[in-house]
Amino acid sequence: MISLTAVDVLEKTTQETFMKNYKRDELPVVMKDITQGWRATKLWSLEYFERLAGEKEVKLYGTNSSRDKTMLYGEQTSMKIKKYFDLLRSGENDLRMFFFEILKEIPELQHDFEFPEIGLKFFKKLPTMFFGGKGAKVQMHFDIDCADIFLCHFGGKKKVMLFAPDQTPFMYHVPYSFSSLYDIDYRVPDYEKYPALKHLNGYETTLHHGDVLYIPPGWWHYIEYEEMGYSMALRALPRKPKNIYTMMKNVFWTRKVETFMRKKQGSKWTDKNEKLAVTNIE
Ligand SMILES: O=C(O)CCC(=O)C(=O)O
Repeated sequence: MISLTAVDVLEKTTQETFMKNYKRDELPVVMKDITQGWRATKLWSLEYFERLAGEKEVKLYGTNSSRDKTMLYGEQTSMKIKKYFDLLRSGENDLRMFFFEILKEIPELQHDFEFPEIGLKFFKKLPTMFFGGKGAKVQMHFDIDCADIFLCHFGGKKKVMLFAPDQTPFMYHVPYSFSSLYDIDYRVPDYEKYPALKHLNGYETTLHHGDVLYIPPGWWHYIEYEEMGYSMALRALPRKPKNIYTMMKNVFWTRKVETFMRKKQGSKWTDKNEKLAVTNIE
Protein backbone atom coordinates (compact mmCIF):
# COMPACT_ATOMS: atom_id res chain seq x y z
CA MET A 1 0.00 0.00 0.00
CA ILE A 2 1.14 3.54 -0.72
CA SER A 3 2.11 5.44 2.41
CA LEU A 4 -0.66 7.96 3.15
CA THR A 5 -1.11 10.38 6.06
CA ALA A 6 -4.53 11.72 7.05
CA VAL A 7 -5.11 15.33 6.01
CA ASP A 8 -5.56 17.66 9.04
CA VAL A 9 -9.12 18.65 9.85
CA LEU A 10 -10.09 22.05 11.27
CA GLU A 11 -13.42 22.35 13.06
CA LYS A 12 -12.94 26.10 13.53
CA THR A 13 -10.90 27.86 10.87
CA THR A 14 -9.24 31.23 11.36
CA GLN A 15 -7.31 33.18 8.75
CA GLU A 16 -4.26 33.09 11.00
CA THR A 17 -4.29 29.29 11.43
CA PHE A 18 -4.92 28.71 7.73
CA MET A 19 -2.21 31.10 6.52
CA LYS A 20 0.41 30.12 9.12
CA ASN A 21 -0.04 26.37 9.20
CA TYR A 22 -1.27 25.46 5.72
CA LYS A 23 -0.93 28.19 3.08
CA ARG A 24 2.61 29.17 4.13
CA ASP A 25 3.91 25.59 4.06
CA GLU A 26 1.58 24.58 1.20
CA LEU A 27 -0.10 21.70 3.03
CA PRO A 28 -3.65 20.43 2.44
CA VAL A 29 -6.32 20.80 5.12
CA VAL A 30 -10.04 20.08 5.46
CA MET A 31 -12.12 22.89 6.92
CA LYS A 32 -15.46 21.87 8.42
CA ASP A 33 -16.93 25.29 9.17
CA ILE A 34 -16.38 27.39 6.02
CA THR A 35 -19.71 26.52 4.39
CA GLN A 36 -21.76 26.95 7.56
CA GLY A 37 -24.53 29.44 6.80
CA TRP A 38 -24.21 29.07 3.03
CA ARG A 39 -27.54 28.53 1.25
CA ALA A 40 -25.72 25.84 -0.76
CA THR A 41 -25.47 23.46 2.20
CA LYS A 42 -29.26 23.45 2.53
CA LEU A 43 -30.48 24.02 -1.02
CA TRP A 44 -28.11 22.21 -3.32
CA SER A 45 -29.48 18.92 -4.59
CA LEU A 46 -29.97 17.35 -8.01
CA GLU A 47 -33.61 18.53 -7.92
CA TYR A 48 -32.54 22.14 -7.21
CA PHE A 49 -30.02 22.23 -10.08
CA GLU A 50 -32.53 20.55 -12.33
CA ARG A 51 -35.15 23.22 -11.60
CA LEU A 52 -32.66 25.93 -12.51
CA ALA A 53 -31.02 24.35 -15.55
CA GLY A 54 -32.46 20.92 -16.34
CA GLU A 55 -32.84 21.75 -20.03
CA LYS A 56 -29.23 22.85 -20.44
CA GLU A 57 -26.98 20.68 -22.63
CA VAL A 58 -23.72 19.69 -20.87
CA LYS A 59 -20.53 17.91 -21.87
CA LEU A 60 -19.77 14.74 -19.93
CA TYR A 61 -16.40 13.08 -19.51
CA GLY A 62 -15.57 9.45 -18.83
CA THR A 63 -12.68 7.97 -16.83
CA ASN A 64 -10.85 6.37 -19.73
CA SER A 65 -8.05 8.31 -21.37
CA SER A 66 -8.64 9.85 -24.73
CA ARG A 67 -6.07 8.37 -27.08
CA ASP A 68 -7.15 10.10 -30.21
CA LYS A 69 -6.55 13.53 -31.62
CA THR A 70 -8.55 15.39 -28.97
CA MET A 71 -7.23 16.64 -25.64
CA LEU A 72 -6.39 14.36 -22.75
CA TYR A 73 -9.76 14.86 -21.07
CA GLY A 74 -11.52 14.01 -24.30
CA GLU A 75 -15.15 14.97 -24.58
CA GLN A 76 -17.19 11.79 -24.32
CA THR A 77 -20.74 12.81 -24.88
CA SER A 78 -23.24 15.53 -24.19
CA MET A 79 -26.86 15.56 -23.02
CA LYS A 80 -29.39 17.63 -21.10
CA ILE A 81 -28.66 18.04 -17.39
CA LYS A 82 -31.97 16.41 -16.44
CA LYS A 83 -31.11 13.32 -18.50
CA TYR A 84 -27.65 13.13 -16.91
CA PHE A 85 -29.16 13.42 -13.42
CA ASP A 86 -31.56 10.58 -14.25
CA LEU A 87 -28.50 8.50 -15.16
CA LEU A 88 -26.85 9.45 -11.85
CA ARG A 89 -29.96 8.42 -9.94
CA SER A 90 -29.96 5.07 -11.68
CA GLY A 91 -26.32 4.36 -10.77
CA GLU A 92 -24.21 5.89 -13.58
CA ASN A 93 -20.61 5.59 -12.36
CA ASP A 94 -18.42 6.79 -15.19
CA LEU A 95 -19.67 9.99 -16.80
CA ARG A 96 -18.81 13.18 -14.94
CA MET A 97 -19.62 16.85 -15.33
CA PHE A 98 -16.24 18.52 -15.12
CA PHE A 99 -15.19 22.17 -14.77
CA PHE A 100 -18.77 23.40 -15.22
CA GLU A 101 -18.51 27.20 -15.09
CA ILE A 102 -21.13 28.46 -12.65
CA LEU A 103 -21.27 32.10 -13.76
CA LYS A 104 -21.62 31.15 -17.41
CA GLU A 105 -24.03 28.25 -16.95
CA ILE A 106 -26.19 28.81 -13.82
CA PRO A 107 -25.37 32.32 -12.52
CA GLU A 108 -28.19 32.11 -9.93
CA LEU A 109 -25.94 29.76 -7.92
CA GLN A 110 -23.58 32.61 -7.01
CA HIS A 111 -26.08 33.72 -4.35
CA ASP A 112 -25.71 30.37 -2.56
CA PHE A 113 -22.09 30.70 -1.41
CA GLU A 114 -19.41 33.21 -0.39
CA PHE A 115 -15.74 33.56 -1.11
CA PRO A 116 -14.08 32.88 2.27
CA GLU A 117 -12.20 35.71 4.03
CA ILE A 118 -9.11 33.62 4.61
CA GLY A 119 -6.19 35.68 3.29
CA LEU A 120 -6.39 34.52 -0.35
CA LYS A 121 -7.48 36.64 -3.31
CA PHE A 122 -10.01 34.41 -5.04
CA PHE A 123 -10.52 34.61 -8.80
CA LYS A 124 -14.21 35.39 -8.55
CA LYS A 125 -14.98 34.91 -12.22
CA LEU A 126 -14.25 31.19 -12.16
CA PRO A 127 -16.15 29.13 -9.60
CA THR A 128 -16.56 25.72 -11.25
CA MET A 129 -18.49 22.56 -10.45
CA PHE A 130 -17.84 18.82 -10.74
CA PHE A 131 -20.45 16.05 -10.55
CA GLY A 132 -19.97 12.30 -10.30
CA GLY A 133 -21.96 9.17 -9.46
CA LYS A 134 -21.10 6.44 -6.93
CA GLY A 135 -17.93 4.74 -8.16
CA ALA A 136 -16.76 7.54 -10.48
CA LYS A 137 -13.01 8.25 -10.46
CA VAL A 138 -10.92 11.26 -11.40
CA GLN A 139 -7.52 10.35 -12.77
CA MET A 140 -4.39 11.42 -10.84
CA HIS A 141 -3.53 14.92 -12.08
CA PHE A 142 -2.47 18.40 -11.03
CA ASP A 143 -4.09 21.65 -12.10
CA ILE A 144 -2.51 23.54 -14.95
CA ASP A 145 -2.96 27.02 -13.40
CA CYS A 146 -0.99 26.43 -10.15
CA ALA A 147 -3.97 27.86 -8.24
CA ASP A 148 -4.78 27.52 -4.55
CA ILE A 149 -7.98 25.49 -4.70
CA PHE A 150 -10.81 25.34 -2.19
CA LEU A 151 -12.81 22.22 -3.15
CA CYS A 152 -16.20 22.72 -1.44
CA HIS A 153 -17.99 19.41 -1.32
CA PHE A 154 -21.72 18.58 -1.18
CA GLY A 155 -23.77 15.40 -1.38
CA GLY A 156 -22.30 11.95 -0.67
CA LYS A 157 -18.78 11.03 0.42
CA LYS A 158 -15.73 11.16 -1.77
CA LYS A 159 -12.13 10.10 -1.13
CA VAL A 160 -9.22 12.28 -2.20
CA MET A 161 -5.58 11.17 -2.38
CA LEU A 162 -2.99 13.96 -2.60
CA PHE A 163 0.74 14.18 -3.33
CA ALA A 164 2.99 17.22 -3.03
CA PRO A 165 4.88 18.46 -6.11
CA ASP A 166 8.12 17.10 -4.60
CA GLN A 167 6.72 13.57 -5.15
CA THR A 168 6.66 14.08 -8.94
CA PRO A 169 9.84 12.01 -9.51
CA PHE A 170 7.86 8.91 -8.35
CA MET A 171 4.54 9.71 -10.05
CA TYR A 172 5.08 8.37 -13.61
CA HIS A 173 4.19 11.79 -14.96
CA VAL A 174 3.34 11.58 -18.67
CA PRO A 175 5.40 14.31 -20.41
CA TYR A 176 3.38 17.22 -21.85
CA SER A 177 0.32 16.13 -19.88
CA PHE A 178 -0.82 17.09 -16.39
CA SER A 179 -1.52 13.48 -15.41
CA SER A 180 0.24 10.32 -14.36
CA LEU A 181 -0.05 7.03 -16.28
CA TYR A 182 -3.67 5.99 -16.68
CA ASP A 183 -3.30 2.34 -15.80
CA ILE A 184 -1.75 2.89 -12.36
CA ASP A 185 -4.09 1.73 -9.61
CA TYR A 186 -3.17 3.81 -6.56
CA ARG A 187 -5.23 1.58 -4.26
CA VAL A 188 -3.50 -1.63 -5.37
CA PRO A 189 -0.17 -0.45 -6.77
CA ASP A 190 1.71 -2.84 -9.02
CA TYR A 191 5.24 -2.47 -7.61
CA GLU A 192 6.70 -4.95 -10.12
CA LYS A 193 5.57 -2.84 -13.02
CA TYR A 194 5.91 0.57 -11.33
CA PRO A 195 8.59 0.21 -8.61
CA ALA A 196 8.97 3.97 -8.03
CA LEU A 197 5.52 4.03 -6.42
CA LYS A 198 7.13 2.38 -3.38
CA HIS A 199 8.79 5.71 -2.57
CA LEU A 200 5.62 7.78 -2.59
CA ASN A 201 4.41 9.58 0.52
CA GLY A 202 1.05 11.24 0.27
CA TYR A 203 -2.09 12.34 2.05
CA GLU A 204 -5.65 11.15 2.07
CA THR A 205 -9.03 12.33 3.26
CA THR A 206 -12.74 11.60 2.87
CA LEU A 207 -14.94 14.60 2.15
CA HIS A 208 -18.49 14.84 3.52
CA HIS A 209 -21.33 17.25 2.77
CA GLY A 210 -20.18 20.79 3.55
CA ASP A 211 -16.43 20.04 3.87
CA VAL A 212 -13.89 22.26 2.15
CA LEU A 213 -10.54 20.78 1.10
CA TYR A 214 -7.62 23.13 0.51
CA ILE A 215 -5.47 21.81 -2.37
CA PRO A 216 -2.19 23.76 -2.52
CA PRO A 217 -0.68 24.84 -5.88
CA GLY A 218 0.63 22.06 -8.09
CA TRP A 219 -0.47 19.22 -5.79
CA TRP A 220 -1.40 15.93 -7.47
CA HIS A 221 -4.88 14.65 -6.66
CA TYR A 222 -6.88 11.50 -7.36
CA ILE A 223 -10.57 11.32 -6.48
CA GLU A 224 -13.00 8.45 -5.92
CA TYR A 225 -16.71 9.17 -5.53
CA GLU A 226 -17.88 6.73 -2.84
CA GLU A 227 -21.38 8.12 -3.27
CA MET A 228 -23.00 10.47 -5.74
CA GLY A 229 -21.87 14.02 -5.05
CA TYR A 230 -20.85 17.38 -6.42
CA SER A 231 -18.15 19.87 -5.54
CA MET A 232 -17.45 23.49 -6.30
CA ALA A 233 -13.85 24.65 -6.78
CA LEU A 234 -12.98 28.21 -5.76
CA ARG A 235 -9.50 29.19 -6.95
CA ALA A 236 -6.95 31.88 -6.15
CA LEU A 237 -4.54 32.39 -9.04
CA PRO A 238 -0.79 32.27 -8.32
CA ARG A 239 1.01 35.31 -6.96
CA LYS A 240 4.48 33.88 -6.33
CA PRO A 241 6.80 34.48 -9.34
CA LYS A 242 7.77 30.78 -9.44
CA ASN A 243 4.11 29.68 -9.65
CA ILE A 244 3.21 32.42 -12.16
CA TYR A 245 6.08 31.20 -14.35
CA THR A 246 4.90 27.56 -14.07
CA MET A 247 1.31 28.54 -14.89
CA MET A 248 2.45 30.52 -17.99
CA LYS A 249 4.64 27.63 -19.10
CA ASN A 250 1.80 25.10 -18.63
CA VAL A 251 -0.79 27.22 -20.44
CA PHE A 252 1.26 28.77 -23.23
CA TRP A 253 3.83 26.08 -23.93
CA THR A 254 3.10 22.60 -22.55
CA ARG A 255 -0.62 22.55 -23.36
CA LYS A 256 -0.10 24.11 -26.78
CA VAL A 257 2.57 21.55 -27.72
CA GLU A 258 0.32 18.72 -26.45
CA THR A 259 -2.69 19.97 -28.45
CA PHE A 260 -0.64 20.49 -31.60
CA MET A 261 1.16 17.13 -31.43
CA ARG A 262 -2.05 15.24 -30.62
CA LYS A 263 -3.75 16.71 -33.66
CA LYS A 264 -0.76 15.77 -35.78
CA GLN A 265 0.13 12.33 -34.43
CA GLY A 266 -2.86 11.08 -32.39
CA SER A 267 -2.17 7.95 -30.36
CA LYS A 268 1.45 7.73 -31.61
CA TRP A 269 2.21 10.85 -29.55
CA THR A 270 0.44 9.47 -26.45
CA ASP A 271 2.15 6.06 -26.75
CA LYS A 272 5.56 7.71 -26.98
CA ASN A 273 4.97 9.90 -23.92
CA GLU A 274 3.54 7.03 -21.89
CA LYS A 275 6.71 5.05 -22.58
CA LEU A 276 8.75 8.08 -21.57
CA ALA A 277 6.84 8.32 -18.27
CA VAL A 278 8.36 4.94 -17.40
CA THR A 279 11.86 5.31 -18.89
CA ASN A 280 12.30 8.82 -17.41
CA ILE A 281 11.83 7.35 -13.92
CA GLU A 282 14.08 4.37 -14.58
O1 LIG B 1 -14.02 16.75 -7.67
C1 LIG B 1 -13.85 16.42 -8.83
O2 LIG B 1 -14.61 15.66 -9.45
C2 LIG B 1 -12.64 16.93 -9.57
C3 LIG B 1 -11.98 18.11 -8.92
C4 LIG B 1 -10.64 18.36 -9.53
O3 LIG B 1 -10.00 17.48 -10.03
C5 LIG B 1 -10.05 19.69 -9.51
O4 LIG B 1 -10.63 20.62 -8.94
O5 LIG B 1 -8.96 19.82 -10.09
